[in-house]
Amino acid sequence: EARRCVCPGSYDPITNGHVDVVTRASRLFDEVVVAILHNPGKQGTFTVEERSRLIEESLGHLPNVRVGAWAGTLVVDVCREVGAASMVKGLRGGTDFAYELPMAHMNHHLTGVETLFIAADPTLQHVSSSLIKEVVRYGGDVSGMVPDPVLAALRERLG
Ligand code: COD
Repeated sequence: EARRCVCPGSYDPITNGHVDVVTRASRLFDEVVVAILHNPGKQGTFTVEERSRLIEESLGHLPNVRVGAWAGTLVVDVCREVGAASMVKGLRGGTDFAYELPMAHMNHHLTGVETLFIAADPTLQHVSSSLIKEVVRYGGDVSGMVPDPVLAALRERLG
């Protein structure tokens, strides 16, 4: 049976930090499911369809990566639905760790799913979707921090 993992996130939008984590996960698993989890009550910068298209354009060269979207769902239920025993997340530093550790424990308690952490590329440690959007909104240059299709989409939406 195929070994599968889930890379959950908001991906509003995908950044090169996400691309790095998913790429590294794709070398460890037969299949990676990039799961867009969105809050149906919260309007993002990009629609789920736009986020999904940007992920496909950024990761389409990896044959064992696919994208899906879920609304109002626990990440453990996504893992169960797709048949993944683990999820993979990126750790940028202590703040991520403090946020992620109780979620990892809770998720393990709920269904036994494991959370695996990949140490973020140090050159991308400061990259987050929210900071990227703020920089673009005020006219800053984020090339090299997001995939090219995302750069174009950000400039059109916020720039
Ligand atoms: N380098 C490496 N990793 C990075 C980088 C970077 N530069 N930037 C982001 N990441 C990692 C993050 O650490 C995270 O692991 C992942 O990429 C996704 O990041 P975001 O910002 O797109 O997504 P978040 O943090 O908003 O996503 C949160 C979840 C969707 C995972 C979370 O809210 C969730 O699980 N929601 C569903 C409800 C649920 O199950 N809650 C948990 C109950 S315990």
